[in-house]
Amino acid sequence: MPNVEIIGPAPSTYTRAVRMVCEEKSIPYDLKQSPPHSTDVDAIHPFGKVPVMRHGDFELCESKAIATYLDLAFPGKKLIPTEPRHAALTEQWVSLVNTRIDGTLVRTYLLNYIFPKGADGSPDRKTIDAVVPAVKQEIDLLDRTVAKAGYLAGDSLTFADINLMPILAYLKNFPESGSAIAAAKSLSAYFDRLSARPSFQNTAPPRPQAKAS
Ligand SMILES: N[C@@H](CCC(=O)N[C@@H](CS)C(=O)NCC(=O)O)C(=O)O
Repeated sequence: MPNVEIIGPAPSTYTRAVRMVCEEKSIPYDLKQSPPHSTDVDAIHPFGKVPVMRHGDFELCESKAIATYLDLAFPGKKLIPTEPRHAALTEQWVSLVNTRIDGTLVRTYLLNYIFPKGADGSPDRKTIDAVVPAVKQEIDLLDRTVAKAGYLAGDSLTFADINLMPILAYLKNFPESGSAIAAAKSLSAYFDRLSARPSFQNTAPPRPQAKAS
C-alpha cells in the first residue's frame, strides 16, 4: 500500500490537524500542497475544501472523517476515544470548534488580518472590531474548559485538542487574540504544553505577518 497522501496547503488549520494525527500515530504520509478548489482537491471534495486524503484507491474529504479513518485504520494511540462519554465529548468539541468557533476565530477574525480586504490593502477594522467581543468570549470558553482537566475532552489528548491547536497557534500572533490568550492562564498553559509535542513542531507552517491597519 502506498503512503497516505494528505492534500492541502501547510498553512491550512484543518490540513495541519490531519497531519498531526499522522504524526501522533507515526503514520508515514506525503503532503501535497494543492490549494482549495484546485483540480486535485475538486476531484475529491464536492465543495473544493482542504484537506483531502488518498490512501491507495481510497479517497476521502473532511478533516474529521479523515482523522477517524486514520485513527481506525492504523495502529498506535487512539485519538478518538471508544469509551462512550469520552468519545461523545471529543465529538462535541470537534463540532463546537468546526461549526462555530472556526467561523469566529478563523474565518472572520484571522482571515481579515491574513488576507486583508480593506480598500488600501489593510485589514478591515470595522469587521475586526465587530468580532473582537466574540473572539474574547470564545477564548474565555476554551480557557474555562481546559482549566478542568488540561484537555478539551476528558483528561487525555484527543482529536478535539489536535483540531484546536492549529487555530490557537495563529491566534497567539495577532493583537486582540494574542492578548486574550495571554490573559487566559489555563489556555496559555495548555497551548505551551501541547505545542511542545513533535506532532505540532513537525507540522509548523510558514508564519504569516499581520499587516498594520
Ligand atoms: N469542514 C471542512 C472545512 C475545511 C476548510 O474550510 N478548509 C479551508 C482551509 S483551512 C478551505 O478549504 N477553504 C476554502 C473554501 O472554503 O473555499 C473540514 O473539516 O475539512
